[in-house]
Amino acid sequence: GQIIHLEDYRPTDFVLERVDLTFELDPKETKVEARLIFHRREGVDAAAPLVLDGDELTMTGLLLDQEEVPTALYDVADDTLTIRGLPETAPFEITVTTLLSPETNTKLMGLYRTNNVYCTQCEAEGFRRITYFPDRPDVLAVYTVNIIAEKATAPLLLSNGNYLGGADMGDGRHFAAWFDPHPKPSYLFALVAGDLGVVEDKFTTASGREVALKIYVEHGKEPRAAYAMDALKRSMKWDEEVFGREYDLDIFMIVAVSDFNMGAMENKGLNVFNDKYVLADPETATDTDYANIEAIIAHEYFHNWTGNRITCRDWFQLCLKEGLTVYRDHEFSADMRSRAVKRIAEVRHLKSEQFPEDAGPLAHPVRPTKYREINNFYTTTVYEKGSEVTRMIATVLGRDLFKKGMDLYFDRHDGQAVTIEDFIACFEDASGRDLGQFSLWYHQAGTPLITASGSYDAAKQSYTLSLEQTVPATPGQSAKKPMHIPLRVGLLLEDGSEAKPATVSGADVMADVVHLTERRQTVVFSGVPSRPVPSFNRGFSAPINLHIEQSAEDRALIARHEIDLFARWQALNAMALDNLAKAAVQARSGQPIACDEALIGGLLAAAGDERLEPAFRAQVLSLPSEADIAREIGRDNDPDAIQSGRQAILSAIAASGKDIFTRLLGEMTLSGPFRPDAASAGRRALRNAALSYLVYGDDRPEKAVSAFRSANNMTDLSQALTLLAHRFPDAEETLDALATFKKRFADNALVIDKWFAIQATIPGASTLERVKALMSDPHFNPSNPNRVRSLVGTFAFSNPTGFNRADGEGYRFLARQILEIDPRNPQLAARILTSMRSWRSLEQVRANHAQEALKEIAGAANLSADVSDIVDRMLS
Ligand code: DPP
Ligand code: ZN
Repeated sequence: GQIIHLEDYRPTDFVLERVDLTFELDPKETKVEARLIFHRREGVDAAAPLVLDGDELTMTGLLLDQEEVPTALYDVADDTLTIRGLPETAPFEITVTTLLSPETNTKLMGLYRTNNVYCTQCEAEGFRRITYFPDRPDVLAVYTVNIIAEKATAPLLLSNGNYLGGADMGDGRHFAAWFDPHPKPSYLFALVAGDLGVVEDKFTTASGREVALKIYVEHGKEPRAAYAMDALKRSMKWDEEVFGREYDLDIFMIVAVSDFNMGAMENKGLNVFNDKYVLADPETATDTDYANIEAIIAHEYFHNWTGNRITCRDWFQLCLKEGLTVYRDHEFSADMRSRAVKRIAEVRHLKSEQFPEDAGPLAHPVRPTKYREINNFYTTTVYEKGSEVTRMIATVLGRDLFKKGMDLYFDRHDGQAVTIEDFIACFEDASGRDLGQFSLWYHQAGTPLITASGSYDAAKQSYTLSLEQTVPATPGQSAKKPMHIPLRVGLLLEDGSEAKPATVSGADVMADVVHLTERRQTVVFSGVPSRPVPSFNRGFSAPINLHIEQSAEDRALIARHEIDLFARWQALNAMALDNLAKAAVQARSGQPIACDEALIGGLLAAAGDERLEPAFRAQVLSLPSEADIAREIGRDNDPDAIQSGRQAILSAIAASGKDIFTRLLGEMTLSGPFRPDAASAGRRALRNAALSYLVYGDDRPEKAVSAFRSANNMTDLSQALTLLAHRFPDAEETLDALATFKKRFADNALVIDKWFAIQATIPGASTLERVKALMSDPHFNPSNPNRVRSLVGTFAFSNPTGFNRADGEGYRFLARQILEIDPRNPQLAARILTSMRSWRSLEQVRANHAQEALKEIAGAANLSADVSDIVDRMLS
């Protein structure tokens, strides 16, 4: 594929006015007739041809105003249809007929079949696999869709917008017509046809519009959609209350399908979901599954305004809808659950997924300026860092001005396809502030590093902070400008109270937000009565790395007294990370591993502190992952040493905390029926964290076995199975539990995915053989993305010692998998390949093996644009 540049953007030559689509559905040969009304944009050359996008289409007819177009006036190439001789000013109608084979569409882009259901995925460029079309987000039109299908196998015919009507055709087929009054880009088109069960409800909007809510799932799975429906209604209400946004059609539908490349898709009025993010009941879903369902249902619903009503001018602006919508779903979950705990989970995710991306060969700005394959830009940088940048706008402007800016954005751009610059202008206009320097967050890749040091002058009662910011070089960006970093800082005094400085100089400071705008800044706080302990980046106000020399005692003070709970967790986490990084070095050189008493004390104090909510205490007890430690060390990583160092620390904590953990195991036990709410989930999380230490502190599997036997919900059951499998992989008890679990859930593919993932993450070199064996399990289906992600993806992304085997076999295995998946489903292959994005930070022997495996992929014939884009960037 060639490289597309932002600077080359220009509007289309022709304006699309209306779209009328007729589908005659058939698994092998679906006929699509597209009637498109265009007119030439003013000022465009009268000879300019109409160029439409296409991908793997067979065209069987082409009409201009119902007359056949002479072959001399059009060209069909691989990916375009070019039509010449079109009217100079008058509107005209192009009718294109194409044939497709949904059944053999394994890319899961365009129109395909999943479990006998027809379904579509058009974002980003899938609509061109349905018909020839100006397939870009700045082409907005009103769609009418007619669907014809066999009545017996497809009683349900759905598309975007409102239902117009339908009829029996008398020949075993029937049809339905849908009309979507809201102009939309083609990536929001959707069609679903098949035989599905439904859960129905309704919602009355603030202004009194009654909306029918329908969630379609496989027959028999209806009860498992109840939680999703509840989350949907809460999302609709929340968006009215918090962002003033109402729903705008008579019906809102969600369809759950089992073959899907992504999590879900926000098609107008007809969201299509990976069933993993719809289906839940206590027996089969974990608390994490419930939280994900709530968040993703909300996310896709919120897109109705941020994405659909106001969409992207071009794909470079993807963060315009994604970063903003992730921010909105984060805020929603924070309001539904515990704000502090939610924030901790978000930051853990950001650091474990986005920070490595930003620090490696795939780093790119939140708003990129070039791409080869847009599918590869649905990244944690665009989504999660994009959300953090939105959050910073709210921090910089304050709540009221942020809201004013959002309102202006909705007012000014409703119905338009816009850019990040348009978005920022709304906040500048609403606030009167200049966000020029702030905008660098969209344009400069790399995680800024702030190096801080403080000194206290007792005579002057002043505290001086010296701060330096550097933004590391990233691909294509060697020199960076200083950024505007809103850093929330608290100064804690010895007794844990917060200093209230009389004056602050050297930076703009509003409340506790220090606005850093220069490379080096010295901030002086006066009227500080004793040496304070600085607590940086409260609430993770900026997505940065921070270097500061801080003693364990100072961190412990923050952990005990900060009013910001996030900062308490952050202090303990930083303490743990220091210790774990040291432990890895000690393990590698064969030294004894030392566990810091202050760390143990801090963790156990928080774990046993009943004033703190259980979910928070569980977060504290969950040590940084092996990948977190590798990132902290940064280079020359030996995953085995990291793992054994971490195990030693874990055992030390387990030994010291035995009494507390035993007590928590009893105290946190819930009685009564399962409830998925945040408070109950928090108790389960704390109980399982305690159980985990108890199991790691014991050489026998009894505790895990008994937890497995007594579990009455999937959270506890899968946790117990994980403990057994990871701690005692070869024990008889583990083999029994794995077999029992598999047998019990044999007919539930989503639960079998957990069974795959638990085994794929068993630490150690021998797991590769296990993964290979599991690929021959009858439950494994290489064409289903969820199965492949659970087994192959989880192994590569989440098993540092297994995947990074010193002999390089893990990388060679992945290379073969990528080459096998790629011809079938390039998007899936490219995504799983990004698991190797940090290969350069491995020690030399592993790095060499990794590079060889990447070169093997790069050298293969017929690579997709998706995979070759990723592999080329990773090797360059
Ligand atoms: N636009 C989808 C989402 O993030 C992904 N394709 O919601
Ligand atoms: Zn989204």
